[in-house]
Amino acid sequence: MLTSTTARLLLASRAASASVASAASAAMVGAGRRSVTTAAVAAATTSSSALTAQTAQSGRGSAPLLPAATSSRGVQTSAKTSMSAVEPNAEEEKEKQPFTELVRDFLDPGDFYKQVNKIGVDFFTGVPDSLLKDFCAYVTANTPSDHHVITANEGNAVALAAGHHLATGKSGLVYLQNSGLGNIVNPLMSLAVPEVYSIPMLLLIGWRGEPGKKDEPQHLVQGQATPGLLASLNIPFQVLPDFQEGAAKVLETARQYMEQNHGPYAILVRRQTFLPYKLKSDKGSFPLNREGALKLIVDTLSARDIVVGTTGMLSRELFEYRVAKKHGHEKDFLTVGSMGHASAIALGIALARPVRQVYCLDGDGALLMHMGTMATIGHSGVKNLKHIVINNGAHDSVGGQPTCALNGSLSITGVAQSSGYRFVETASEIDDIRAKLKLLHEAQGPALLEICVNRGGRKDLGRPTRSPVQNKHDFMDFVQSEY
Ligand SMILES: Cc1ncc(C[n+]2csc(CCOP(=O)(O)OP(=O)(O)O)c2C)c(N)n1
Repeated sequence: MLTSTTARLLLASRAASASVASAASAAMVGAGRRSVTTAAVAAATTSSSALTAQTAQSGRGSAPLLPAATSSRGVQTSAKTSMSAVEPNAEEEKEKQPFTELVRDFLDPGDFYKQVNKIGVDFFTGVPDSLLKDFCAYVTANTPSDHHVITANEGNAVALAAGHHLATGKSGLVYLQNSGLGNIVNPLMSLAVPEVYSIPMLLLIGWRGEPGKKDEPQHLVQGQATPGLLASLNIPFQVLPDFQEGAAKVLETARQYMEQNHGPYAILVRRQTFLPYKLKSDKGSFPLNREGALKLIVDTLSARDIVVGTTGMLSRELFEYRVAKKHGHEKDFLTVGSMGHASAIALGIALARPVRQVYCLDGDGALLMHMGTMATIGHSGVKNLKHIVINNGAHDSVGGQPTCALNGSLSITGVAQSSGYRFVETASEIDDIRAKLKLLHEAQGPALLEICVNRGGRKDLGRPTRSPVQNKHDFMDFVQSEY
């Protein structure tokens, strides 16, 4: 049976959740662009904090929604009602039923897609995000390719949606993780906002690190700042409700705003808003996946080599492999956030420590995100930089949506060659990878090795147990040591 304390907690949690959406919404409906006040942000974040406080008080960590129940979409939530020693009578049986208001709701990605279409938005572009992965998968599977473009970075997506508007008069939908907010600030502020070219678009933003939710340090900082960032950009926003009628209202508000104010409107998406939708995709036919290739690489490194790992699963796999090999973690800088910048970090280190070999372990999605760095590296002529791109043709860490790097139009080795890298190779078979790693080690840089692999990784992958600052201190000692 649910205790009354638990029930009160759950009800309060729901009320707090609802007030996040309505606080933000009330601050802007009908009041136009100037209405995005810090007060609305404060209301939104305070509601979230209230939720955290209630949760903490109950001693139940960060999972405020508890009851066993089946939602209208047949999704079962987790907790069980407690057992009674005496035979249950009819009244007790009734009490064991979950309160209807405690039933967990989810949005069906297909229903939401149709609702978005209904407000006149049928063009989609963006960079995938783990919180949006089911919606992104639905878009990928159900949208013609001239109406859906996965871009190299989020700023490109804003610009693409602007181009779509210029050509059609319609608003596009730009999807992104809130980590990508930095990438969109320039094209939003100097292109899309009403004061410049006044281009409406719908921003669908995965809210990693939402206050009160457990997440990684880099996401917690961004999550806390997200409402304030949008407010200071003067972009109105609401939280996406997890039920259809609520979602319809938010979309209608967005439509009205875009129609009246001709500017971007944002919707924040919390963790577990959508029901699952899986992409049917071929994992590939290479002998290795990312983790298999990573192990081969680590096994060929020498004790003094410096490693910079890219954002996503790769750095987590690297951390775990170092544990398995009892290596310690000081050789590796884990670029946990800052997607696409691992190679520039490696370049900074390589220039400053010319006697050490610096390996950047990159992903194809991350490489694409800031591919201009390849031209900078090639031009620098830095001899000790070894750039390895593990190419699975996907944003595997956030749901496996495709990039254009494998079986597409892009040749990573071609770009490296024309950027001025002195050594450029590609490999996919195990023996060939080993041989090319040896050549890479001996080669004068800038050098690049592309390793083509299958999508997919372990489901039980852990997270680094050392904080970013601990990682930095260990790494700086290692990089600056003369041995
Ligand atoms: C600026 C920014 N946008 C989006 C993300 C979300 N994100 C984290 S990892 C990742 C995919 C990385 O793909 P890739 O480099 O190909 O590596 P893979 O996951 O396939 O190994 C994405 C999109 C992010 N962290 N930062």
